[in-house]
Amino acid sequence: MSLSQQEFIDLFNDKLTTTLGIRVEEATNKEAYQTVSLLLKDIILRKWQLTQTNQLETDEKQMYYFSMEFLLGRLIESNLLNMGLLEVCENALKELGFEPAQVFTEEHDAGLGNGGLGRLAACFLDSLASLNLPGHGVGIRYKYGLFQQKMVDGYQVELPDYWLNDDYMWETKRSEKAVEVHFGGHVTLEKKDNQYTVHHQNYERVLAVPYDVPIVGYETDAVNTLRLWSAESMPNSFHFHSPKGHDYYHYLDYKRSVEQISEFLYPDDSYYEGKLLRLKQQYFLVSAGLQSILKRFKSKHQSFQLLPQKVSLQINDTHPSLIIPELMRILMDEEKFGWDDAWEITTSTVAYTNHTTLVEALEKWPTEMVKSLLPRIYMIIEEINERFCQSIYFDFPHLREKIADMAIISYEQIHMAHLAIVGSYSVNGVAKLHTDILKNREMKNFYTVFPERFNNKTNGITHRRWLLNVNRDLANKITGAIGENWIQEPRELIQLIKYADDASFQKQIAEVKHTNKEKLAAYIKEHYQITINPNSIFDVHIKRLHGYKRQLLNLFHILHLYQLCVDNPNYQMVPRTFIFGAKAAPGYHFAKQVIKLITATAEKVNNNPATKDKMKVVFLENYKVSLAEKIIPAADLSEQISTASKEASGTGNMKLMMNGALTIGTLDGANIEISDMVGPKNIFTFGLTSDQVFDYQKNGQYRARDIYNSDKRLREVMDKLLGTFFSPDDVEFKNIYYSLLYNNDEYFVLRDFDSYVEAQQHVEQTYRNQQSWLKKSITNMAHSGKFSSDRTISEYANQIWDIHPQ
Ligand code: 26V
Repeated sequence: MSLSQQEFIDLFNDKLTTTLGIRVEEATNKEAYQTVSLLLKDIILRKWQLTQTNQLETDEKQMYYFSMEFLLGRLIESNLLNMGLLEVCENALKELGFEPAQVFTEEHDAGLGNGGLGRLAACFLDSLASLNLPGHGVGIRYKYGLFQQKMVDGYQVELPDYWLNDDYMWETKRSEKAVEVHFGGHVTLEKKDNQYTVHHQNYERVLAVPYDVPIVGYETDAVNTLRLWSAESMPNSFHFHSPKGHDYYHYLDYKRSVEQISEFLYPDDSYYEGKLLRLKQQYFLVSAGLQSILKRFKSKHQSFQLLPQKVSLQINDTHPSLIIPELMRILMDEEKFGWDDAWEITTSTVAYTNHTTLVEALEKWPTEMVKSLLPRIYMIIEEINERFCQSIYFDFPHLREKIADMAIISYEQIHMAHLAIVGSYSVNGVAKLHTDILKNREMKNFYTVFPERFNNKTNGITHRRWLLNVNRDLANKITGAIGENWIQEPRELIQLIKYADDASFQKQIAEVKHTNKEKLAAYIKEHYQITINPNSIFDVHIKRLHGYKRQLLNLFHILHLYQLCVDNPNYQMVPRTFIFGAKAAPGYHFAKQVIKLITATAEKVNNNPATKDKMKVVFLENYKVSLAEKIIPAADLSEQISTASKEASGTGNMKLMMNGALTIGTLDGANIEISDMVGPKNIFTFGLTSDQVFDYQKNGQYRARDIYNSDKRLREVMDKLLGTFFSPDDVEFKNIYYSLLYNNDEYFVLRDFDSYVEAQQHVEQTYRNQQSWLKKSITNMAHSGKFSSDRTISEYANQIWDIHPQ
C-alpha cells in the first residue's frame, strides 16, 4: 500500500470531519489516534473482505488457533508497519502538529493474556498473516484483561484493567454470526432402531457474540481474522409470566451470571485451580468457536468426512481441550455419525501444544463439576476414557500396570493433558529439551503408545514487532550493513557475522544501544525519579514472577554485590542497573513477597552512599507488552535463569537476543538452542543441568542447609532476610528464608548461587572489553533469525497443519 504524505493528511482531515466533526487544531492526541486507526481500518476492511471471499472460493484448508489468551499489546504501529504506512503516517502526524509516539500510546494494550503462552499466540497471528497462510485466532473478548499492577509502598496491588473503556478501534461486532452455547440441564438417551437420540433439556442458554479483529500481514494482501467471543444473555429465551415480577429478578440473576463468562481473564499462570467459571469460559470458547467453523465448512461441503482435509484445530495448551468431546458431540448427536467415524474425524483434525510440565499447572477438572455443567460432554469423555483404557489393556499388555497413571479419568478427576493427547493427531512441545522431557519423562507412556504424534516446534517471536518496529535505529543499521532481505527472510541476519569484528559496525551498534539506554533512563527518571547511568550495564529480568524463574537468585547476587561494596568502599565494579518487571498472580503469596523484596532491596541499594553510584535497582510497575517494547532495545544483559527443566521454552530470551543483549542463563528451554546457535563463547551459561535436577529430585540428596552453612556469602545475604536489615521487625521476609532452608529450596537457588556469581563475574570481565562485548552482541543478533516465529509457523504449517500460502 502506498500513500503520499498529502494523501494521508487528506484522509486524516476527512475522517476527523466525518467522525468527530472537529478541526485538526482542536484534536487531542486521543482523537488523532482514533482518526488514524479509523482511516487505517477502512483500508484494512477492503482487503479483509477480499480475503474472506477469496478463502471461501478457493476452499483452501484453514487453521484455527484456539487459545484462552491472545496478548496483543497495541496494534496501531504494527498495523501501520505491516501495511507499509508507518513512515508516511508519522510524517503526516508531525506535519499536522502531533508527536506520533504520543498519538500511538493512546491505544490501550490489549492485555488478554498472562505471559508467554498468550504472547506466543499473538506472534503466531502476525507470522501467519505475514506468510500469507490461512490461519486464524479464536479467543475470548474478556471485558477485563490481565490486572493492572500498582505499586503501593513496594507491594503489588491489583486493579482491574478496563481496556474497553474507550472503543476498541480494531474490532467489529458481528451480531448476525452469534451462536448459542448450552450449560447444565440433563441428558437422556433414547434408543431407536439401533440409533441413539440424545435429549438435552433444561439447559441454560448463552448467546456467544463474535467480535472480529483483522490481522494484517507484512506486505501481504491477505487479512486473517482473530475472532473473540463475548457472552450475552438471551432475553427472548426467558418467559415473563409472574405478575409479582419474580421472573424479572430471575432474569437479572441469569443475565449477571451469563455476562460473567467473558468478564475477566484468570490471572494465574502456572497454577491450576478448578474454578467453575474458568471451566465455563473454556467450554464457551470451544463451543462457540467450533460452531462458527463448522457452519462455514457446511456451507461448502456435504460431508464431514472431508473435515480433516479442510480444517486444522490447534489447541494452545489443554485450556481448549474440550474441543475434542465437543466435536464428537456434534458429529454424533447432530450429524449422526457413529463413534468410530466421529473419532477418526476428530483425531485427524485436532492438534495439541503443551506449554508446561509443572505439575501444579496441569489441568485436572473434578468429574462432578464437569458432569453437572456439561452433562453430555462428560458422557463422551467417559466413553473416550473407557475405550482408551481398553485399548491399552489389549494392545499394550506391558503397560497394563500403567493404566491408572494414563487414564483420562481417575480419582474423580479428568486429566486434560491425557484427553488432549489421546484426542489429537499431533502433540508438540515448544523447545527441544521440553519435547524430550515430554517424550522421555512426563508423557513417556503416551509416547510409547503414540510415538508418531510427538514432535517439537521450538517457539519464536515476530521479528517485525520485536526488532523492526521497537528498535528501528538498530534495524536501520542492520539494513545498512546487509540490505533489507532479512525483513522477509530473518535467517539472513546471519550475514551480520561478517561484521561482528568490524570496528565501524561495532561503533554503530554501540551508539544505537547507548541511545536506547538513554531513552529508557529518561523514562525511568520521569516516572520513578531515579537517576540511572546509561554507561552502566543494563541487566534486565522481565517476566512473570514465579519461584522457578528465580528472580530470587538475581536478588541474592545483587545483595552480595551490595555487601562487597559496603565492606570495601573501594570495591571496583562496572556500574550496573538491575531492571525488573514482573506481575505476580494475586493469590501467589511467595511471589508477592519476592516483589516486595525487590523493592526493599532497591531502597537499600539506591540510597546507600557505598553503592548508589555503582548499582541501581529499578522495579518497573505494570509490566506489559508496551513496557517490554521500551525495555528490550535498551538491555545489555538478559536474565534467563530458571531452574533447569522448568521453563518450557521462554520467548523473552529470544526478543532480548535479537536486540543485541547477551544472555546469562541456565541450560533450560530455548536457552539451549540459543547456546547451540551462538556457541558457548557468546552466552553465559551456568548452573545445574536438567538431568542433575532430575537426579536430585529422585535421590533426595539435596541439602540446602549444607550449602548455606558452607558459603559465607550466602549466609551474609540470607541472614539479611531475618534481621533488621530491611525492616524494624523481622517478619517481612522470613517466609522466603524458611522456604529456602526449611522447605529445602525447591528451585535450587542456593545450589546455583556460586555458579551464577561466577558467571556474573565473567559478564563483568567481558563488558570491560567493549570490543569483545560488541562482537558477541552482533553474533547474537546474527543468529537470532532462527527464533523468528516465521520459522516456527512454517514448521507448524508444513508438518502439522498442511496449510499453504493463499
Ligand atoms: C496455565 C494456567 C493454569 C490454570 C489457570 C490459568 C492458566 C493460565 C495459563 C497457563 C499457562 C501456563 C503455561 C505457560 O504459559 N507456558 C509458557 O509458554 C510459553 C510459550 O510456549 C513458554 O515460552 C514458557 O516457557 C512457558 O512457561
